Amino acid sequence: MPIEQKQDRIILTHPKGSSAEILYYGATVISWKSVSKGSSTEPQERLFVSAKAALDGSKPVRGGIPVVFPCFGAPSHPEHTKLSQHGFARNTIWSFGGIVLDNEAGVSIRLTLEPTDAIKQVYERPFHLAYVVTLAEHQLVTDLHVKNTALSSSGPLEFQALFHNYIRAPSNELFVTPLTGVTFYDKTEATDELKSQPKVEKRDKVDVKVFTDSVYENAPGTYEVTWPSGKIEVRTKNFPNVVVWNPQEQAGAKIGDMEAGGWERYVCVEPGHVRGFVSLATGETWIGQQVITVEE
Ligand code: TA6
Repeated sequence: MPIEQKQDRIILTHPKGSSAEILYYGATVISWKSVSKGSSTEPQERLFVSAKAALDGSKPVRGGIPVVFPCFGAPSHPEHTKLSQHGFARNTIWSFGGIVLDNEAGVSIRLTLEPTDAIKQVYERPFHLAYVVTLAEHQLVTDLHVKNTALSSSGPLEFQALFHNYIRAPSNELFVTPLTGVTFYDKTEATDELKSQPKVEKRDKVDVKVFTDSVYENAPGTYEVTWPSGKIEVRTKNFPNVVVWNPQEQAGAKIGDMEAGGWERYVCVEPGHVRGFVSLATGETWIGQQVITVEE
């Protein structure tokens, strides 16, 4: 199964027509094309990337699947004070770490990241990240492996991690389920969700017809995004939270690299560990995974 390495990206293709493109910059999946199950249509693009997104490494990609590590949102950990929003993983060039799998079922590659000189200027902890992207006929799987490589007992590595999925879908016609009864923090009311009061989701189906920026706690782990002509499932492991975000025009029009009306064409459903921190002992490895399936 072809794996094409270009100067700035890797392109994976599947014999049944699906494909994925991953920039070394930020290990950002910037394209995932797949056919729906039971359909003979041409593969369709399943991710949203703004036409105004920078793909040259000058800034984090506005779309696709940015990898968020070691902090989500504005840094809140004492070791993260010099970090920018969403951390450094999404705006650092990763290395190709080899082919994990290549057979008729799918193709899987690994990207790796260790502290660069630029990272060391803002972050003191040793770590090793491996990001494995697997393309199958109707699925895209991403898993992040975080290893605490500190030699001495310098205390646990404390971090947050999230996959910032921009799922291509008509934002005014879609629903995200099942979130009924789940506690969430509304960032549209308080930029620092740590200070906002928790709410309980009362809706049977969550829409994003208005500016939405919700951080769900103790989330179920498997989510469906449905709209009249499509359905995507996101199944996760080791991510107790999920963020649902769409800025709509109210906030989207202020985002410099957001194409005009871009907010009408996606929803961000972002599995993560973002409330509190993962605490990883010396020598231990943490793995967070998502399996995204095109159901319809
Ligand atoms: O995941 C939702 C969120 O935290 C929103 O608050 C919004 O800031 C979004 O991420 C995009 O962040 P970015 O730094 O990529 O502009």
